[in-house]
Amino acid sequence: MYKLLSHNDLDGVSCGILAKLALGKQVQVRYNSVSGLDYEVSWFLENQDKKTTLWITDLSVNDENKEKLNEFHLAGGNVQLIDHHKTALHFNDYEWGHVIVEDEEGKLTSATSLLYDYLLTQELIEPSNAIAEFVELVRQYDTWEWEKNDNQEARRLNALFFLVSIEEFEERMMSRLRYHDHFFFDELEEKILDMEDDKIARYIRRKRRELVQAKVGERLAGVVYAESYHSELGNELGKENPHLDYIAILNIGGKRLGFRTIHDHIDVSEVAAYYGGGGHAKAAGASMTEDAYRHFVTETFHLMPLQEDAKRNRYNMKESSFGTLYQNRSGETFLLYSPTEEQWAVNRNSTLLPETFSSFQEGENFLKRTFEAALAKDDIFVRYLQELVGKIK
Ligand SMILES: [Mn+2]
Repeated sequence: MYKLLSHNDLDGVSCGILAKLALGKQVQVRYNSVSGLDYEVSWFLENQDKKTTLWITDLSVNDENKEKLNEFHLAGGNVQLIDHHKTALHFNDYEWGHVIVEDEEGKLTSATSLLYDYLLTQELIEPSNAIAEFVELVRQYDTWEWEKNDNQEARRLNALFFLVSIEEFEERMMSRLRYHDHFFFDELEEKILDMEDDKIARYIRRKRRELVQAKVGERLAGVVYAESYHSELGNELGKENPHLDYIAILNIGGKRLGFRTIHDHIDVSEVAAYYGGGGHAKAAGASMTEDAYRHFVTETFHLMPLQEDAKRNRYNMKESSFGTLYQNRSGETFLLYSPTEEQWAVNRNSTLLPETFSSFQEGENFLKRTFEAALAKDDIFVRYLQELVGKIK
């Protein structure tokens, strides 16, 4: 018999799917949160059974269980830990540890891709195109490579994982992988995934109108309240507002906040660490501490949402040689134009500002960061030009 303890996310559950494909009724699978694993491992060790092989995937155990597992191994027990997290590399000191973050070709791994390789080497599973394709989608999702490759199928696989129960996901994927030559979504899945995408798009449109900008410490944050779709929201709002250093997403009910950035020069894990949290350079999170509450809630609650750029302009266009007109809530106008090649300047209410910029984007960032100005509508632009012509006459 085998027992698999795995993570309860897409990568972890996909390990369960592969194990069940390989071993059928010979394996018992349990999915755990990061904090739940050690209870399961302790329970297994207390009820020691040398005939059961223990596999742990996509998670690692605490030091106490590490020692106990090693004793179990030395006493003839069968245990194998397979993981791809950098923080688990020390398990490679043990015979039963198998942790690889990057393969020989420099490709980032996932627990599912490592387990698939392991099952193949052990000749416990038949290789198949469908499984290899599925494993690659999971790997790309888990390592965020899907974003760079714009791999929508990987993104939708994870969305499907959250739309149905774990049991239903397992069942659907197992029959897909068992009976087909290639991986695909069936008609029903395509339909609910399309509906979900529409729902997310509407949610983001609504949230876009609630975004405020605020200086927090040294950085300029976009602050928004949201309970769902943090990745999608952080990504969209970040791309639409490149002048912001990062997006802070506040979940008041959950007493948490998430940080997302699209910029390579910003590391939001540093921002999260300031509030006692952590994460990655592009996505991180923290608990809503008193400091965090003051900085992101109390001090921003009175702010007006950011004005959106005019959408359907035909004349007032960005990077136009005429110049592009911006306006803020106080009615100030800003003309961003290029007097000489590779130089951009700003007329604020018709007075030239001392700052110059080496690109249009740099100039726009300045206007949005300093004055909260947004692209003015065509009629305001036309009036602006008429007044300008009037003055020249
Ligand atoms: Mn993983």
